[in-house]
Amino acid sequence: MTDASSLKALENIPVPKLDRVDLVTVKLPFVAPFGTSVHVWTDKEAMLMRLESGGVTAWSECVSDPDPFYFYETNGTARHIIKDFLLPLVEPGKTLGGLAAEFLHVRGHGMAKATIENGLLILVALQRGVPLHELLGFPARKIMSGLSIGLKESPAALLAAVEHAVERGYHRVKMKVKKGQDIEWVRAVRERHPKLRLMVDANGDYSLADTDHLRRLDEFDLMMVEQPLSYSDIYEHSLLQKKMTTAICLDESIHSLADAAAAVALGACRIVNIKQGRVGGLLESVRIAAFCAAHGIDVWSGGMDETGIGRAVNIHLQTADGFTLPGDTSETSNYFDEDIAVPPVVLEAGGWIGIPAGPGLGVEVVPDRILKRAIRWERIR
Ligand code: OSB
Ligand code: MG
Repeated sequence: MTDASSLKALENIPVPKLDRVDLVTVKLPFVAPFGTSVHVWTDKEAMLMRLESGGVTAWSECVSDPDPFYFYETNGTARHIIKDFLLPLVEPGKTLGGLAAEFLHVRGHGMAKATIENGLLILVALQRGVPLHELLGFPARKIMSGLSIGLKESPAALLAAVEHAVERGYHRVKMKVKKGQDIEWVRAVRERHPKLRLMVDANGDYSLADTDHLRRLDEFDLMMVEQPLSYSDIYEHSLLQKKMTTAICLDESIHSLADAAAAVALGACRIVNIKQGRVGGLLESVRIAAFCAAHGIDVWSGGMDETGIGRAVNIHLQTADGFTLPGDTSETSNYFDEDIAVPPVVLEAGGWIGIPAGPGLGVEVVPDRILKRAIRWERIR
């Protein structure tokens, strides 16, 4: 169980001395465009952080995009905040908890903060020779899988993608929706798959004026509707939740434990999507999951179509208490023909995902692939 003492132990971990720090931006083509109500992405441009300490090398991934269409942070703002404000605070003699407290002086920018905090945790796990989940205090367990299907050009293409997910054995399927591409598309999937654990994600495309329209989703026995209203709203979701039987899940609106607490107090959602980057890192994620567990709120791990580095972080995080629902953790092949880390995520029998074996993340960056995909490399310490 996540109790105050296990979090204290994490917060008391000493900050290691960093000999060298690099930011490496890689660009990986997606196997297919990923469409949402806010943007269509055709590749993953990920800013990776490489930390070197006493001969040990750790990699972490900033989950921002190059653009501010899903979230206000971008790879450009994260680079600026990391270089000019956060990294200068990273010095031995501090603890991870102390560092996180100093990071609060910088308002927001959770994805930038998470890149450093996660990198330090991965580095410490490697130095101690233990898997990341063990350092976090959670025993190994198999992780549930979930696929996020982007907006498709036709219902037939959507049904084909859902069919593929069912064949692979995914534990649940999420489909993106937007105004004008919702009710009938959900109906088509539901009619073909009456028992499928199905949910929708609107990425904030609707407003309260659409309440009657959104209520039509109630007939499809969905697990939840994710972020139906504005990306920054909590209050109006509480009004909508009272009018819908389908559970609301908040994604974009939750930047911290305080946001999650406000959402729960208001009844704005019954489920929370924790994206470790969006909330500032693994420690805040563990806190939110523990808080939600104590309040009867289900939690799952969101994804940012990460490379193998961020994908592995999300897998380790899901060993934490409170992650009761399948997250957006899919096979590597859903996004990339060739990732920069190995081994790729592949579903095991029954749709389960095993934790990569070995110390740290248990995945290894392939230097040749980094060189092949790097579009920018900058030493910042
Ligand atoms: O809203 O959850 C979202 C991807 C990029 C930005 C926002 C979202 C998503 C996803 C994909 O839904 C999740 C994944 O497969 O990693
Ligand atoms: Mg979402």
